[in-house]
Amino acid sequence: MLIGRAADIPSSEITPERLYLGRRAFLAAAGMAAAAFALPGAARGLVTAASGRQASRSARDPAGHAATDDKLTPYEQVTTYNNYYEFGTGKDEPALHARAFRPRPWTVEVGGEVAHPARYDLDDILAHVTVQERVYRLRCVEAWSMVIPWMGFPLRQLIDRVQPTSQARFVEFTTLYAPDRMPGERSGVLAWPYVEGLRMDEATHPLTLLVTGLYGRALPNQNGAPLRLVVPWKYGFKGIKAIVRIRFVRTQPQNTWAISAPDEYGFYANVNPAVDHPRWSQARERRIGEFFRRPTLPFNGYADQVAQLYARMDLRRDF
Ligand SMILES: Nc1nc2c(c(=O)[nH]1)N[C@H]1C(S)=C(S)[C@@H](COP(=O)(O)O)O[C@H]1N2
Ligand SMILES: [Mo]
Repeated sequence: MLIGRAADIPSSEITPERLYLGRRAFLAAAGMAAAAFALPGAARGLVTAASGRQASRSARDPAGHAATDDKLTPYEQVTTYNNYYEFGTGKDEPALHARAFRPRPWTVEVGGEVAHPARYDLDDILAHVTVQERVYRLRCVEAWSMVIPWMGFPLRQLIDRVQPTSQARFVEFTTLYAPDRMPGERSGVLAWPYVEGLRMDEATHPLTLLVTGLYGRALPNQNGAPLRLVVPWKYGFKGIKAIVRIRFVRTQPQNTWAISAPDEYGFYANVNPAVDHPRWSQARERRIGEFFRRPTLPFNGYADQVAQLYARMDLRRDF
């Protein structure tokens, strides 16, 4: 791949982050407002590069959604500081224990209240959607955060294809259950498989992504390859990884963390600095790689785009 100025850097020193920023600088310098290029392998699909202003370390979302001027969290930290209990409870364990995981071939079962229930090969899904780049803040319930350039497509694109019936009010997502491939599933630390859910209006919101990559590359195993959810105004645990099943349902799904500790984790999980976790405050967060903590923003800074979804709800009760 053509990377501006990468030639003078010894390959041992090129981190994916520098490659990525270099590529963006190159595209910006070349004046490519909407350059399209193919991604290798797993992240296949067309990617629209962001326009202008990319040479700096800050990043804007190309679709104009949730633009952030925050500095990107380095690739190294995004891929070595993870929560993924299927591969261990330590932050460093997913990167170590998910190395041998093979995210292909991959089948996604789409069912429940839909006109066309079916089992899809992931590559067939990817052939029909537009993968794009979105820089989003990720705020974990444990009061740390990151800024990540995801590659993905709006969940809405898939929903439009499968045509939910009028009975569908929620979407339920399920992670792969394969204890032979996911060692954490041999422990009883959570009720497996991991399950998450969204209300239909949350699922069809333009900010909600199904993610297949980050930093312009295929999604690393520890970040949820080959397919995970990202809902930027919610706590990180809503971002279920290694999705094999998507079901449209009539009633609110039982999500894994709410089953495991109902006083600590709710179904909605909207980022809310005013509602503390029972064991710690949610008012501030530590951006990974930074020293000082910063205030947490309502809806993780995406209130302009999503607050109206909850206008008639008591967000202390429905946390
Ligand atoms: N299947 C599954 N998905 C999961 C988790 C998990 O343990 N298993 N952890 C969640 C939590 S708590 C967070 S904060 C994010 C972390 O995503 P990242 O490792 O890509 O930063 O993944 C979420 N998705
Ligand atoms: Mo989390």
